[in-house]
Amino acid sequence: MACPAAHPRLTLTLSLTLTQVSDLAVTAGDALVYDLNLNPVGEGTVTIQVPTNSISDVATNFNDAASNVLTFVFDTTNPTVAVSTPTASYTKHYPIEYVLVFSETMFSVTAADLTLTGGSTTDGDIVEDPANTFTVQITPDDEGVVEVSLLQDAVTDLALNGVEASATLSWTFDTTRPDVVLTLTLTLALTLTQVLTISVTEGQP
Ligand SMILES: [Ca+2]
Ligand SMILES: [Ca+2]
Repeated sequence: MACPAAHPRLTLTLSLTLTQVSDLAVTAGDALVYDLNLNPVGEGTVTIQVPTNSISDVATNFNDAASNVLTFVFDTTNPTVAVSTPTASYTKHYPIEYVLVFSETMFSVTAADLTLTGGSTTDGDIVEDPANTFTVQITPDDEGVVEVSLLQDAVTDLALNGVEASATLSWTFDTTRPDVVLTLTLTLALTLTQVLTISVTEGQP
C-alpha cells in the first residue's frame, strides 16, 4: 500500500523532559520516516516509545499496538579515575601492579592509553573487572624509576566524555643486593678497646 502524502499524526512517549523535539526531516516513500532532534534537559536515561493509538494514516486508521521502546543514556559528565597507591616506593618485585578505578563504565583501556616511562605493558597485561577497575601489570625495563599516569582524555566513558587526568605514580625498581664490609679498629688507651664498624653500602640502581 502506498504511503499517504500527508503526514500522519505522531505522538511520542518520552521518559525525560526535552527542551526541543524538532522534526529534522520527513521522508515519504514506501515507509514514512521521521527524523527527530531530541535535546534532553538533563543527564539520565531516555526512553522513547510510540504508544497505542497515537499515529494514524490519512484515513484515520490508528496503530493498535505500541512500538518497541528505544533507550539511550544522555551523559555529559567526564569520568574520573583513582589510582592505587604503592605500598612502597622501592620494590624488587615485578611485574609491578597498577590499579585504575574509574567513576563509571569506560569504553576501554589499552596499553597505548597509558603514559609509561621505565617500563612497559601490553593489552594482554590489562585485566578489567565489573567494578570499573582495570589492573595493569608493568614490567620494568631495568633497575631505576618506573613512572605511569593516565593523561586527560586518554580514555573515554561510553558517551565518549574524556577522562580527567590521573595522579602520576612512580616506583624505584631495585634488585641490587647491598654490600657489607667489616672493619676492626684497635684503640690503645687505659683499656684496650675494640671498635667494630659495619659499613653497609646500598646497591642502588
Ligand atoms: Ca560520563
Ligand atoms: Ca638495592
